[in-house]
Amino acid sequence: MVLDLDACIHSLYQRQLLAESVIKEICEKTKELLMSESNVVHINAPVTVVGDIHGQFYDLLEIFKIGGYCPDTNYLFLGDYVDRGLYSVETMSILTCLKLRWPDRVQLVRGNHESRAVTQTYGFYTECMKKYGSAQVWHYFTDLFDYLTLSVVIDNMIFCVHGGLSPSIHTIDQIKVMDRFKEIPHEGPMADLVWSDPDPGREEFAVSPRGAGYTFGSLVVEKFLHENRMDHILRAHQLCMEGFQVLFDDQLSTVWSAPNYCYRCGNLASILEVGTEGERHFNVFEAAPENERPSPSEAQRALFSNGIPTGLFGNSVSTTHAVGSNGGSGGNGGANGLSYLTSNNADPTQDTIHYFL
Ligand SMILES: [Mn+2]
Repeated sequence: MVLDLDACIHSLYQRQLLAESVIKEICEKTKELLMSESNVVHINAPVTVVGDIHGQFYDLLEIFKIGGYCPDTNYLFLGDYVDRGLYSVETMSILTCLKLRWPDRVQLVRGNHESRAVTQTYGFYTECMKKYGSAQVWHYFTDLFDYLTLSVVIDNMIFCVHGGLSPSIHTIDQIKVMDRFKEIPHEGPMADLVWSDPDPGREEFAVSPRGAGYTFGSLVVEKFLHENRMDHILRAHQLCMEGFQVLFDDQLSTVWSAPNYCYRCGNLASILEVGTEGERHFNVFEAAPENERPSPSEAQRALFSNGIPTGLFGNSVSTTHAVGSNGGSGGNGGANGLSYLTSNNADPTQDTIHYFL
């Protein structure tokens, strides 16, 4: 069988799932491609930078509508493609196909959710089981995650990463020599790049409330930029109610691309357009229009086609109050493996790693 990538991409735009055998082949080919990429991929503007998507497939389609389709627009995705939302499989499938089809126009950076451990708690594993009836597709994608690059530099000026900086990384050259082809460790430089957050109230590194990575302050950012002759750090990883946040005297930006996160946070989202002169423009958008995203009952059917009890999800999708009245505060959302859809096991605005440390 010859792989017809254009046909795959076309089906995925219609939200049609690919066959398991096709996903296997696409993941194998993409691994080969990613194997030759550096831990620090150098690209040129213009490029449109996308932050966390978290399985919100209809909002990803909205991003292409707003930002342009591949390959007319160059894209840099900053990770956290899966978990939390209802369509992690579709999201990961289309991004993988786009990368394979236009490797130089699509860059995929690894986020902290591109991990076997995290996806078993926050939804991707469960979704693969429901949609394919086995864990095979989850294995194909999580094996692929080990090959994703850790960072991108735009025009030798903008350092891009999912989370942030690490106390054990002073230079970008140090990132280049790391062994990234593995599950994200619990600690160390690789964990820090995907887990860390800026803290505008500090100057140095501090322990992170997430239980992984660090928080880093203004002096850390200044030193890193100076030492590496960069102008700006661009990252994702944190929910921004306005869709983006610029910190440290315009030296660092957060871009967040999941509007109305978890279908209930009420936040805006953005994509960041970087121009050829290094100019940065945040294109802010709302959740996909009502008629172009699933109703709660459709979403329910998508995920629970095997007749699994749906009461918890049916309530939690619309209001946070329903979670409390249905599940109480004790966190019984985990009983049917669907705790990632509720607020029971963690604050959706800040994922933590405590549960497996
Ligand atoms: Mn993240």
